Amino acid sequence: MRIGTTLTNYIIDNQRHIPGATGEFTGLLNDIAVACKKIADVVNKGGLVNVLGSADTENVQGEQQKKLDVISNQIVIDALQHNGTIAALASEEMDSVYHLPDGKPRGKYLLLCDPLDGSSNIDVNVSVGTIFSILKAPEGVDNPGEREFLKPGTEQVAAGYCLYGPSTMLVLTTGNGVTMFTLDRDIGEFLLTRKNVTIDADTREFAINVSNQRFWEAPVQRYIAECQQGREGPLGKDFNMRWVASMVAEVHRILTRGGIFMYPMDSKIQASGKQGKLRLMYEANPMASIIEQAGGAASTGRQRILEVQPEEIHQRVPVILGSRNEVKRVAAYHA
Ligand code: P6P
Repeated sequence: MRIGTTLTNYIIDNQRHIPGATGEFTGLLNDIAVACKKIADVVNKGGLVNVLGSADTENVQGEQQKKLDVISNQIVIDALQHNGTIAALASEEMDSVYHLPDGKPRGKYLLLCDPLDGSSNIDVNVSVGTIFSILKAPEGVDNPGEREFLKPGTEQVAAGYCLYGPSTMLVLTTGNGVTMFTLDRDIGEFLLTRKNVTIDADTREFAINVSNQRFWEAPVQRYIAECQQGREGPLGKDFNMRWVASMVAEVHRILTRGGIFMYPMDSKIQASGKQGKLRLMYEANPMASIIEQAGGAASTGRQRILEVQPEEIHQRVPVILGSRNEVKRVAAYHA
């Protein structure tokens, strides 16, 4: 019986079509997969190995770090800093860009990641995930700084996530569609389980944290009200609602059965001086890339997320993504 297509097979096969491919990109994706397998293992063990609860530290966002946030960040560093595939690393869990130790070989890529997104769900055993985004590193720069990372999402060469759910799934785009792999723990390999993933242009399912309703801007108030009016309202169909409070889980659901996910700008966020809740560089951009590669759309409400010109590595952005026609409608209401 054939074992199936491993992630490694898939990446190497892909590499054959890239002129001048040196195997470095393959090595990078492989290192990311190793980090995700290691994180999957420690997340899965949870309370058995005393990794739940808070780390008594704060990240640059001023948010309480969970032990697993810090552990996952270190796993990414350990998996990526030795093999000469990246030139530097940026992470939600680190204030500034991580420079490789002296003597470590530098590679052609920059990696941005949220090592463990949705960590507020860890202690209650709800799905969490790792999100990653890959940019080309500038030529001849030994220690790229923040400025070299500040590229719009359209410049990503790859993006993906690993969802630690009932099964552990790695979802990847390198610019030619979206491919899904499921971890076979018996052999420790990600095996290809879905390719050329596409999202329905329409949906009957929205995801938003309704407890923020009183803070929403008018276009969002209007759209959600119309969803709640169901078939009697202007949208002419009944909607369902989901809110997992874990972006990776929401995006995976949308890739699987359509939907619209919204974390829009609101007056509470504005009062805090931020530009949104979710981070542009290592949450919104990679997820927007995956959603667009699957035929969906991803907007701030006022522009395409992938075209936002970053000014700061940890900057935030409003996020409205998923089924193309729904996102277009919400963007039209903003206009
Ligand atoms: P709220 C998780 O902390 C996260 O960054 C996203 O994964 C998730 O969609 C959102 O925040 C949840 O936010 O305000 O509902 O807790």
